Amino acid sequence: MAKKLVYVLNGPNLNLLGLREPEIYGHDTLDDIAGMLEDRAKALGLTIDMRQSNHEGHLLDWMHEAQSKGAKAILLNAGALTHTSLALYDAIRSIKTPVIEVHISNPHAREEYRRHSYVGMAAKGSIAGFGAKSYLLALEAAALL
Ligand code: CA2
Repeated sequence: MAKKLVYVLNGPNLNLLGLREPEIYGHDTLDDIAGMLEDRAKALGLTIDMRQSNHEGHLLDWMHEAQSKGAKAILLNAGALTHTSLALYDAIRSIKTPVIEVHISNPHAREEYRRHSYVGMAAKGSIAGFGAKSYLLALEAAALL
């Protein structure tokens, strides 16, 4: 049976989307993005399971869970953990489920310290800089895997 489940995992502070710093992250909330993804997933014949946590360990557990559930892919916006977490790097490398790195902003066009990505070093690929639409583009990429 073809794999249909796509995990969408969001890290620290992304629960604040749409509420703070709209000039960088836009006006869409995480719930708005979940709604857009649900619609697109339906059209693509996929199911999404979207979650957010401010705790690194939850992201690690959910990545392992995605693999054990046989998920097709994981879309991962790890927030600032992107730039610091060797544990996320190890987790991505340790699972067979492809991980697509997602960012709302373009970290390469921002501060120097955002240019290094542990997630990007281990991910299948990265999509960044398209606002909330980065998630939709990542879902389209997942559908092609
Ligand atoms: O652009 C992205 O999606 C980021 O992953 C967002 C992270 C940032 O550390 C990365 O470099 C790029 C920050 C997430 C914090 O989310 C906020 C949302 C609203 C207001 C303030 C923070």
